[in-house]
Amino acid sequence: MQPLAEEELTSKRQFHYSHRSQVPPNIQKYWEQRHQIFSKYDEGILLTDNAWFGITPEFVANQVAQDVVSLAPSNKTIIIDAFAGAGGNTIAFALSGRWERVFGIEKDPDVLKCAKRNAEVYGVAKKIFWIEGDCFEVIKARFKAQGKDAVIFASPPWGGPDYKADQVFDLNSMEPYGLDDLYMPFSRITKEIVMYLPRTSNLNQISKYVPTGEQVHVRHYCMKGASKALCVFYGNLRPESSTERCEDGFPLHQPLPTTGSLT
Ligand code: MGP
Repeated sequence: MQPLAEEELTSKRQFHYSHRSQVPPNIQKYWEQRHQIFSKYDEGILLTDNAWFGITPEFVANQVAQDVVSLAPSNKTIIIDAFAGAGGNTIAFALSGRWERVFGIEKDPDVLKCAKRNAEVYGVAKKIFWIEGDCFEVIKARFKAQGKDAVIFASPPWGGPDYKADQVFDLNSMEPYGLDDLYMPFSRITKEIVMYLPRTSNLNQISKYVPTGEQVHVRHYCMKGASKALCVFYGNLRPESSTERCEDGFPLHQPLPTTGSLT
């Protein structure tokens, strides 16, 4: 891999901070966790300052990728990371080796440059098709015909770190895209959708898109004994044991049509 060009480090919005003194105060907390976020951080990982807030820590990204592998039906051969950001999840999907094609969509060209660079650091640059653009337009224009083969993964912006202010996070007020803005266009392409959402997300809002009598799998991802975030696995992305249906329209085992498990 080529060493980082000086110009790449100084004249653009992508940075590799190697000393705390270089790091803006509002991201110092995240920089302290840099090796949890990317274990290969020191090998030249690049991030924009805004990308630090939404990146999935590597351990979690790998666990999510493994879960998608184990839950996805075998006819699904494509995974589309709709909000690729600096590449954490896309890289984990590529590393899983399960997918014929891995797509990472990112609309910010500077962030996309980081993602490409970071994929190089992890040795999966050639396994990912990167697309610069708005994910809703890209998915509609390029993936309509391939929807039956695809799983869409979405780790959208949550409106910044303030999501923690609410005890139960209102997914309809998520900025800039509420749950409806995400689910509706994606579900026109495929029902197999995974969303990475705040750990306090309102489960009733999540279950709105679950057909009567069916269940949706919701999994929390924990580090050091605390949930970092949850994933919702829509469509036919369910563990074998939770595919039972009931006759009267209510789930068999739980008052809400959700299952939760702590990983
Ligand atoms: P956090 O809540 O900002 O940090 O992010 P922390 O240290 O876990 O919380 P604290 O309570 O200990 O202070 C937790 C995780 O949420 C991060 O690791 C990211 O994976 C994820 N995350 C946070 N934000 C603000 C976003 C976001 O906007 N979008 C997405 N997709 N993920 C986010």
